[in-house]
Amino acid sequence: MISIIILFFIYSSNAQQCDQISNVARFDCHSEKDSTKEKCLARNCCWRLPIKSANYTEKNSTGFGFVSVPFCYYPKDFPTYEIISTEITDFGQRIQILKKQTTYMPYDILNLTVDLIYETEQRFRIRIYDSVNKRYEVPLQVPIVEKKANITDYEIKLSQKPFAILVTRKSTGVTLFDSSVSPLIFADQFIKFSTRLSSPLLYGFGEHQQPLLINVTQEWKRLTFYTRDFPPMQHINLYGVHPFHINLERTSDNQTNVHGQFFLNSNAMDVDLQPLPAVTYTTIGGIIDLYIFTGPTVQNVIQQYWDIIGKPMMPPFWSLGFHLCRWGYNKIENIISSLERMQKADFPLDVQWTDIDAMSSHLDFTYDDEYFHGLPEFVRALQANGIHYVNIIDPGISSTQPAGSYFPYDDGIKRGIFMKKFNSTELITGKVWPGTTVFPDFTNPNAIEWWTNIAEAFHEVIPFDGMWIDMNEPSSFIDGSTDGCTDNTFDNPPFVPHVHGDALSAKTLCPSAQHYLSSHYNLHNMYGYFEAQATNQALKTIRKKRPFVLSRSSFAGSGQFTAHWTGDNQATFEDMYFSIPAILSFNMFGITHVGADICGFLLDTTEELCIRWMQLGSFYPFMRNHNALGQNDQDPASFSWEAQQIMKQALIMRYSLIPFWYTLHYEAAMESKTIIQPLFSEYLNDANTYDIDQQFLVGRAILVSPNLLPESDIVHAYIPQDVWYEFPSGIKLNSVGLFTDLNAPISKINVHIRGDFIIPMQIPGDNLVLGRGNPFTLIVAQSQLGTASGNLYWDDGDSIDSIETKTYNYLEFSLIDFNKLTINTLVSNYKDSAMRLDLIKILGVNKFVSNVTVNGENYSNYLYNIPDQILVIYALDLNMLAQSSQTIQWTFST
Ligand code: MIG
Repeated sequence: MISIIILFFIYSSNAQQCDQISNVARFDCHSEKDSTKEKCLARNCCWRLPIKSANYTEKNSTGFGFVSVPFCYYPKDFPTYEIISTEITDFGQRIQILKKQTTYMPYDILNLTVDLIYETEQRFRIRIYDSVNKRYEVPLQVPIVEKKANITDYEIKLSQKPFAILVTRKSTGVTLFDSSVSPLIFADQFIKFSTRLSSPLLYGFGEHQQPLLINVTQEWKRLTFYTRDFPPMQHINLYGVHPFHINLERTSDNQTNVHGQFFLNSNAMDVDLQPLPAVTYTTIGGIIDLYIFTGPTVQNVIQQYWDIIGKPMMPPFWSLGFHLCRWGYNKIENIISSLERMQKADFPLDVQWTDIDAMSSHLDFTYDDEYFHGLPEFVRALQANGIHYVNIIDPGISSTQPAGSYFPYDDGIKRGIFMKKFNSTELITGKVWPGTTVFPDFTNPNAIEWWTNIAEAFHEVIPFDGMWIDMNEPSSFIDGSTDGCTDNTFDNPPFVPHVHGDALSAKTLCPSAQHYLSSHYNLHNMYGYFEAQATNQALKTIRKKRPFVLSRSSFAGSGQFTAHWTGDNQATFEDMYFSIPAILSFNMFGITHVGADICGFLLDTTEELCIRWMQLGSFYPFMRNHNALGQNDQDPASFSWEAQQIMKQALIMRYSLIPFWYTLHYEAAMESKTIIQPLFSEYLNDANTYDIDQQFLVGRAILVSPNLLPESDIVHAYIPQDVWYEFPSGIKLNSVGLFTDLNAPISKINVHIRGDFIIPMQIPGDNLVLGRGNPFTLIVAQSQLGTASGNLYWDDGDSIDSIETKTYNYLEFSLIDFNKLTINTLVSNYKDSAMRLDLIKILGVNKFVSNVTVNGENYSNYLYNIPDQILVIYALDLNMLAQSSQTIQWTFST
């Protein structure tokens, strides 16, 4: 009775504070699934049905990920912090804030320190942390800035009571950050803050299955971040965690800028988006550590982001080729017959993989000597033909083998590198493929040597070239552990973000498990990050060559160590589409060497789907055809003769463009450029591009418009306002700046080259190793002004430190004045006698060519194709490194 009266009292006294708040300005005060009026009012929040209005349509607000206007929201005067002191420091400002009363979550922290760090002209960092007690912070090596940047693109203002931060872009006055929209809450296991967005158009926030553009103009959205082994589905937290986004800022004069935001936090979290527009972060640990990157272009934002998390690794050359894998070869004969038919049909192949079925009893670092008898010899034979071999390793190490019989376990025990139960010396055990397993703690410095040693011992048996690290969310077939979990506050936090399975221990380890660095509660999202780092390190030590790692789980910065694939997709046209936004997003996250299982992993593929997917996959940075246990074969040679010819065509396109791809990887590693990118990144002022995610650009120069629909022979595509030439024909496209239907029969993938670019190419070999010395060719795609440029990076493809020691060649190509092409050698420390240029194709030559000279000498091997306006200079046999500058020129007949 008494409690009812109190509730009523609070409710009515708040009425005014509640009523003035519009639907879109409501910030959820009870986002737990079991929200009720009573629970809401007990938090001193407002409970109201949404205000009926034209753009409010009622939706089920309890369904997974389908969120809507909250019924329970903060009143305007909800208790929060106020500033009690500010101090100018070398890095910017240090502010003390205080909350005078606790609110609804246990262990509210009332005294907080706020650091405003003016890191660079375009980068700004906000840190909010407990003034008294040290809390867990993400163990990433981010730059420490002690001196404030003098000139900045942003301006920061503070509100004293209630405490809030407002950041604007100086040049336009656009709001980049505004935390005044909702109360800051900072309790031990519940940290929540919101900021206004510049527009409802966002990109990033992975890993989720979603379209590229996250549009909250009308909708409310919730994205949960907690690494999880689950076949990609919309609204579910997936394998990786990347709390980074890009936000468009449109100004009235139709100029668009972008800025980025990175929430450096590794705890389980929810991100709520609403049409105000605003974003709310709800995390259950760590501190608030937030970066704002002011861009103003997409590439600028990405460069500024990668300065924090690290740039992508330079992959080995061979890893750019075609990879073939499946789960369920089941016996070596099946790999052999797949390889034989591939060879017979003349398909290029660079990497052969095996999955867990090649292990003995699913034990890491073993092979099945019965069904895969002769695997070591088989691998060596592959390698003798220039084919590389990658095998799978799961983190779970079997703990039930007879003592002394399984070195990875025995040695790990000796070194004490397995994860432990809470407050105990006992190991935590889960269940994975080999049965009961323990889990290596890759945050323990001793784990690196252990991992290296056991991998090295196996490498002596089978000399693998790369390591595929799967199941590292980490995944377990049971919840928590074989002994359950504790009931402490790690395993039972007061708030659980909306993770799939409803519990933090769902199909993984107990959050209370202990790592060397901290609790699993804090480090769960980084398990794959640390494993990838250790694996990259181990491979360097063992092979003394550039490492190739493929990791399923990832965290911000994983791209320094590993490639990534998008996990267990299905053989459907829909999943083929979703692979595009996924690889585009991962490029933004700094994991540039990325692809999806081509032809689909789960379900049986069809010939049509597999053809379309091979065509699209030829333009994935990482190209692997992979298939699940029990599905029909889907290697390209297993299809009809017609299908094979089409797939081969796609593969030849890929292989001929490898010098261009390799150069892009160099530019990613050195200059922080994405390998593939969305159209809006290059055409930022063109609003038509904002939601395009069925097409993409390779580098800045190649537009790929795959056909993603069944039984269709046209593709509805957008051709940005620019000069475009069809690839490979070289014919100029007439209609640009519009949506158009391109002819796309099953035999064709639409690819266009952008004017003003020069693409280095190479005649393909049977694989990248065997094709190394083949001649190069150039495609010169002229702009309207008769210009074009491009680069070529070339090294031995395999050395660890080619870039650091400058043991490479770097060439620059440029066309000016419609008729003068120069090849400049900027770096030529890698002496490969075989860098010969054979053919140059100049596109968009609209006058008759009467004479060609090469380095001043008349050259007669050329053809001018009048209808197609293409000049082909052939049989050049030009040593590209012969002189620091070479010139090819032509004259037009008058
Ligand atoms: O529980 O190793 O995503 O690519 O083929 C499944 C078997 C474990 C999941 C990976 C998939 C791989 C499969 N693995």
